[in-house]
Amino acid sequence: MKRIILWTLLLLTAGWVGTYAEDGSRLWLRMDAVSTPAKVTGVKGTALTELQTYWQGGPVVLKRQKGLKADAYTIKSQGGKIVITAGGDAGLLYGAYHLLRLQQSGQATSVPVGSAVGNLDITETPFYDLRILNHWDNPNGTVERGFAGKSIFLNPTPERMKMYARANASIGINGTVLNNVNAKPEALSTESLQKAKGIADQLRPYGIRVYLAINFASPMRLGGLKTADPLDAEVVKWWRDKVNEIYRLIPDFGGFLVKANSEGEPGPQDFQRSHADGANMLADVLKPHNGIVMWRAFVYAPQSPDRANQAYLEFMPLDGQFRDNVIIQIKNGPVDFQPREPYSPLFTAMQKTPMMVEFQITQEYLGAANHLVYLAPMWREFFSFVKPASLRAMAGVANIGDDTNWCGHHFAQSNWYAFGRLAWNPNLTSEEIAKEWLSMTFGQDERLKMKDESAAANYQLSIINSPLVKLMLDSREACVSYMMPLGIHHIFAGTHHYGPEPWYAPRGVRADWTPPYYHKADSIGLGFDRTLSGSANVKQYPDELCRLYNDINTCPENLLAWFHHVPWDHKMKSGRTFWDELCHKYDDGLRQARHFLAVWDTMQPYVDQQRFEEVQRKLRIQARDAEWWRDACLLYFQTFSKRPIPQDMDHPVHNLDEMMKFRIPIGMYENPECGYTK
Ligand code: GCW
Repeated sequence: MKRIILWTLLLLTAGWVGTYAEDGSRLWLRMDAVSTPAKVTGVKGTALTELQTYWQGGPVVLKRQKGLKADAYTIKSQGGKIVITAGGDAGLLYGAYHLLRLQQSGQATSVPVGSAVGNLDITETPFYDLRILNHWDNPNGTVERGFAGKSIFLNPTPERMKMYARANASIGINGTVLNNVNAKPEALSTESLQKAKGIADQLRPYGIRVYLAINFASPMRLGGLKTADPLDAEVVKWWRDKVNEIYRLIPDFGGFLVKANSEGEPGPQDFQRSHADGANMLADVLKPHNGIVMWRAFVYAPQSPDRANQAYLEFMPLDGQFRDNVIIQIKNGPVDFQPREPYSPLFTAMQKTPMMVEFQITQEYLGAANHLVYLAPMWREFFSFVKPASLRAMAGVANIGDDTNWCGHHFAQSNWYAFGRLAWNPNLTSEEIAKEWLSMTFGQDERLKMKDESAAANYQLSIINSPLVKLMLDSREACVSYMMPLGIHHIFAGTHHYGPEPWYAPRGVRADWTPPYYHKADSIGLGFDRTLSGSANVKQYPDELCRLYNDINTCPENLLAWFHHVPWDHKMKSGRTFWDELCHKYDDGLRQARHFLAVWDTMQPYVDQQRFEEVQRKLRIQARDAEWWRDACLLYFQTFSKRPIPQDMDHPVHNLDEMMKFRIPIGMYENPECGYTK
């Protein structure tokens, strides 16, 4: 009650502020220029330019200091000035953005709007040296699992590239893989490399290095050789020459990202060589240039009885056999970016090999660019199992496209933001990041126009204390509930992965690409038996977790159907049967999604009309989709459970036969207009 009163008071203090059209193109960088500085070069030049353009306070001094890590910095108030000290120019740039963030978000009371110096004493060191985006962009401009339009690299305008670079640098991202891991050999043609050079030149002043995904068969398909065997001398020479060509064009080129022997992509196993043979050959030719190889562990073969077992089975025997400039890039979960998965057991099993995590920022399995799902809680959940210090780096599959607002959904910008902030510091809480992003993204213009500092501060508080923060924090769990609660996974429509199709199993499609492979619904129950008497996947986890997951009575309920074939009448902690609990979970998720609309309405005074309406439209899609998910899944699973929908919840309103016939006519490169439209 108290909170509601406070909230109302803040709302009144702030007053009703006029709204105007906003398209989201400025992301979270919403400062107005205060001057137009002269052009300077280099990363330090960028730091100076950003401050001269946007900083409204007193004098700032930028200082390099030996002994500090290149990207680390301090910001201190000293004798009437603010001094940013860093080990390298990139650190100065990050320090500059930090200062501007304080100004823009008005978070630090020590730096109110327009204040001179404040009382600053900040020290920041990035947790990971490598904070990298993976674009799944194709040469024809499509983006695999991209829901925000075409590739930004297709016809990049200098303005757009500059904004992209600023946005990344402002959250500490310092690397970007320009092309899809399903890489075409042409990615390494001289023409493509020239293009990559053009992009690298534009990103370099912002401390961002460029990387490329490569096709392992390039020596054959691009170079015309008879083989791509990594131990063949001519193949090695081909790669060495190619790498030399790249470094002549892009002297600070970062290295290669490789998807090999996975989903039909070529790899060393085609030549009876191992992942280590392939990765090490590339590492050796990159080494003299300080380049690295990020070798993906996303591998699985159709004949396996359990896809979740495979990365471990292929990579554990190679632990310790990789060169020191190879990092194994592992998706957070053992299957594929599902709304909830346990962590991939490779992370705790591999002891002698550098590893990095791959998160998916783009919402392939979480409602594309139609659902508001804030992903920081999912990534923080991962870090509650896998110690951040056990990893070398963090990669995120980008959700960026040429849509005006970059990410398709205004709130999807928060996931790009959260990824960068967590790669900088994985110990930040989801709430801290959400508040920071919200305070930078909404209400800026109104706040900055306020002459009275306390009114401005109150206005700011009203946004970061609004129910919107809770909405963001709850959104991932809500999505799990209305899509696939209690450990269910991969029951999506084939190909585009939008919407429910737990029944999808056309003849001829490999079993592990169909939902029944994962949910295994039958008259007894639902879920994949990965216990010691099933696929034994639990054995890949440390003993303690293995025991916990193996026993249906101790397995966390949010992973129950991941590890067990759960009988319909299994007693849950709530006292309900598993079937009843499942029904309630779906219904709870739907109710939450509907509630988001009510919460958003309360934000209208704080959000410009354009973004208010655009988000509202998307939230309506999300609520309708949640209903579609509940109805499709419950009615379909009911054909196996043969149990009634509990009386104390809303019942499905769609017909199963109609939902089963419904198709969305899109592929894997676009965002659907909306979900079920019958
Ligand atoms: O998540 C799946 C996607 C594929 C993707 C693959 C991968 C780039 O459905 O579109 O391909 O994973 O990560 O390699």
